[in-house]
Amino acid sequence: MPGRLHASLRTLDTIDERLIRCGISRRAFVQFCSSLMIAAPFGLAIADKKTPEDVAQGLGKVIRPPVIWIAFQDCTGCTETLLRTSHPDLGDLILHIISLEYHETLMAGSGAQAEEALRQAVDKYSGKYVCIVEGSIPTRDQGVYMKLAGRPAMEVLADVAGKAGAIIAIGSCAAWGGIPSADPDPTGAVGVVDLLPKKTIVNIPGCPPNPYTLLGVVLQFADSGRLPELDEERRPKFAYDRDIHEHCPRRAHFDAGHFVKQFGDQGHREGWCLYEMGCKGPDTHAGCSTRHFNEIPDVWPIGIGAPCIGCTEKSIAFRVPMFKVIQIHTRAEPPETYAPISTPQGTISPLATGLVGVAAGALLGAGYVASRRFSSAPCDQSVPGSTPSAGPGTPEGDSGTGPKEQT
Ligand code: FSX
Ligand code: SF4
Ligand code: F3S
Repeated sequence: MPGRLHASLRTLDTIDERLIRCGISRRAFVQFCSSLMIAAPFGLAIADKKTPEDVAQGLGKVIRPPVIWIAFQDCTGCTETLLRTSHPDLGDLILHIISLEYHETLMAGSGAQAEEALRQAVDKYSGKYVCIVEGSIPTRDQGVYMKLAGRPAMEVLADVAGKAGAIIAIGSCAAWGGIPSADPDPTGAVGVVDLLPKKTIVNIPGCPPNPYTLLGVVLQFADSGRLPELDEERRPKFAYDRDIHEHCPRRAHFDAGHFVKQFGDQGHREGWCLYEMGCKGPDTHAGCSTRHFNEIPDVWPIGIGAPCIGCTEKSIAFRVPMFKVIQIHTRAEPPETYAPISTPQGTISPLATGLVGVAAGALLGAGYVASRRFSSAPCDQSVPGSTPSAGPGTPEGDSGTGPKEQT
């Protein structure tokens, strides 16, 4: 952190010192930095460098941030997403980058020992630690539905988060109540911001969210003492600045009117758009379509053939039924950067094809082949949620013509 270092932080080593001392390879750290750059293409100062090596250079000098992680009504999925990476050494690396002072699921101690560890960490790093809250907080009947060491969750939150330097609500449960707050909401589950409205809180919703978003915020705070820019829902803009639909790999199928009608049908096997299966991608802000989970390509809901349930959106997740088809509110125009998946047949001018050369010819050929393949499968002519006289900004529902004029 900038300026004179607080006495409590002087006992902590820098990330570089820690990694060297523990024999963690530089390669693993640089790989982590490159994932951070992908997760935060802009808007996150620590990742705003030319190369992953540059990011590693800067981050290496940062004092490992003390983190106190408290958990309430949750499924621990948010912790799992942080540690269950496809490379075992990455989970390990993360625990070297931050100084995790308390986490009841991960720590060896329990009972009175764990309580003592929490008290010591809060006292030692008071005003300097990052408090990460996982899970919703029950408020009904004086919060009797969850107690930790005899104290209602509400009291633990006020105490531990109240003394933190920064508060991060990880997951949709901590951000606004999530699953426990779904109707009929027996415990009166709320998010951190509902109980600490005057505090600066970063919401990282998602069920679960992408771990790099969390690490980006924590490391940025450790580096500069500042938090990244937030949107009106207090979500970091660098991770929630776009909607799923905008960058979805199935988007070309949406534009062409190719919709899955039933799980397992031909369209589903071909990777068509899941809009009619209730996909909430058009109304959901998150980076899943470009920042997959577990470092494995295509590991995200739509990537494995399931519709997005809008898990990052307070007004959608656990409020709107999973398979309910939503109205399209946003103007949906085919992005110009997409190659057409169905070229209007019989309209390719030989002259034009010749002019754009061999490469473009190959592309059009691929589009033609694709269109032949799609045309052999049944396609629906209408899109629920759009009017029959769909104008610009709505999917045409016409599999034969594909996106509007692409010349
Ligand atoms: Fe909620 Fe997170 Fe969903 Fe689970 O902790 S955001 S239920 S993934 O684990 O709290
Ligand atoms: Fe992707 Fe869903 Fe949009 Fe279809 S509706 S393009 S599956 S985000
Ligand atoms: Fe959630 Fe939708 Fe991403 S369900 S994980 S926001 S694709």
